[in-house]
Amino acid sequence: MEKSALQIARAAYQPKLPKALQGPVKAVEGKATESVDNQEEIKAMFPNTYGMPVIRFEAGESAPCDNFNVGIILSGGQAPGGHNVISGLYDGVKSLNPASKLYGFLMGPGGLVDHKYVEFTDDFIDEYRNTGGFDIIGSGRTKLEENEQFESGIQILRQLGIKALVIIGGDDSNTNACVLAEYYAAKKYGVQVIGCPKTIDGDLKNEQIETSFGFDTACKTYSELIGNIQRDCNSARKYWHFIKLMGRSASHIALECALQTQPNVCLISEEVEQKAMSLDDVVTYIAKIVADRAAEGNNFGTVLIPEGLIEFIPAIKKLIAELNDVLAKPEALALPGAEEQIAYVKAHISKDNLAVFNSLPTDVAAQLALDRDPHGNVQVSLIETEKLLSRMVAAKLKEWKKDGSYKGKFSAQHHFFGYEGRCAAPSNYDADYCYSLGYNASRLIADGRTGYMSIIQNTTAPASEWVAGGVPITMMMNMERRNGKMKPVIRKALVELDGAPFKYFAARRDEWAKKTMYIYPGPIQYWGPSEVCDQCTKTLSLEKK
Ligand code: FBP
Repeated sequence: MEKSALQIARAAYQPKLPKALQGPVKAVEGKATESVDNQEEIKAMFPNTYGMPVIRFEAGESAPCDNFNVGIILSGGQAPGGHNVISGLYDGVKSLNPASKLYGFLMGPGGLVDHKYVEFTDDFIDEYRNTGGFDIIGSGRTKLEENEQFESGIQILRQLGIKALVIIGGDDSNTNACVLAEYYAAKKYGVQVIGCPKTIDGDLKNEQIETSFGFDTACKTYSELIGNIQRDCNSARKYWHFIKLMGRSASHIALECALQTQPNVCLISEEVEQKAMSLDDVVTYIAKIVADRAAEGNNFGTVLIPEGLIEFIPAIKKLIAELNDVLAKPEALALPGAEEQIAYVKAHISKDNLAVFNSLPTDVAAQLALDRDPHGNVQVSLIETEKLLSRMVAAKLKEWKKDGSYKGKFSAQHHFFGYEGRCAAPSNYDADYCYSLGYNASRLIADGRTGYMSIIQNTTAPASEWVAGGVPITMMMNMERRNGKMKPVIRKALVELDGAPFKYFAARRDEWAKKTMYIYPGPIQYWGPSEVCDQCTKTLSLEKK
């Protein structure tokens, strides 16, 4: 494979490890744990993996380790650093016993079920060190949750002599990793399952998990692009840029990018919900800022929009909840096409929800009703909120022009940043964090753990002071409604309105709206002063202050 000079130099980077992982380790156990909610139900569903202690690794004594084989799966959306989790795991497994082998299942969890895999070698791994993407083995969104899939999986795991499976995924994939760990433990199959917290969305975090990997690099990449747009915007002074940012339900990415770039407007879905804002309230809020800036002669600006916004407008949220239930019914699933599904929806939802459904532009209503991912989630990335909002702002300004309260010019440009950042080459933070997560997973496996997620903490400090260990996945679970049924799932972390990152933003946003105070962060740097190259996200540093 031909490479750029930067790729060649970057391939030689040796990611840093926490001190405790630089030699032999011993596991120090904390107290027995409880799930975040619905303790009795979750305990009953996970009798073998519930209540286990949090683990922290400390320096231990060297002991011989038998060789063991491990399998790894990349699940769900790409996130920068996935290749480093794999190279960290590979190096970790080989450091314990060079005869151990690492296998990668191809194209996501489906590779385990369909017995499609590769064996990693030194040369193969070296091609992918410190690179972005998941192309080393590919990823997929097959849901691993049926017993037949688990049984098919065990056949290939036994055939390859695999002792443990590492699943790299977001909240849904790690929930399924835990279900699989419980199933194999209950059946006494002797295969451990370890999860790893991935997602650019930043919504897989809690007291134990500081951040999901990929969030840092993705936000820095989007912030570079937003900064470039802001500089263009401030040069030409003729456009309002409506920029939608990935992140599924949570607004962590939009908030982090706002902290990095200081746009004129940034919507936070969680706040829209808390204030029970209607679509018209959101539009009026933006239009008012446009009008105020126009009054100062500034007919330009930037608006950041989290991709999940529409789901958080209370009336639309209620509609989506009913759509999820109605469309999960077997007769709905059997309908042949879009037209039939929309007709079915209209005939089966409540009067109030039907009124909201009919009030939405036809394309948005159709997307809400039709597009679901395999976990039953609305595919928010397909809804063109940036265009919907700018269309509605233009209409509102037209009204205000008629009554003389607005005299500016409004011309909009639209952008959607998501795929641009998911496979970016990992920042130093993600390169080190991911390598450590993978390396640490090898220690959890050697220690005989199952149903745990690999965790690295204290990541705002230099890497040598990072803390490595494991958290039982059941500890993060509660019961939620999915596809019409109550299910145990890892609780998603949304933006906390009383958290430091949101408060910092809220205290400054009015000034950012009025004045032009853009920050232009520039591209990710790998070499240079530490304050340029090694900083974590503003979200994490504010949370840890
Ligand atoms: P994960 O939750 O699987 O990490 O994926 C995150 C994400 O990038 C979301 O931000 C986005 O809504 C979604 O994936 C897009 O999915 P797809 O890659 O299937 O288009």
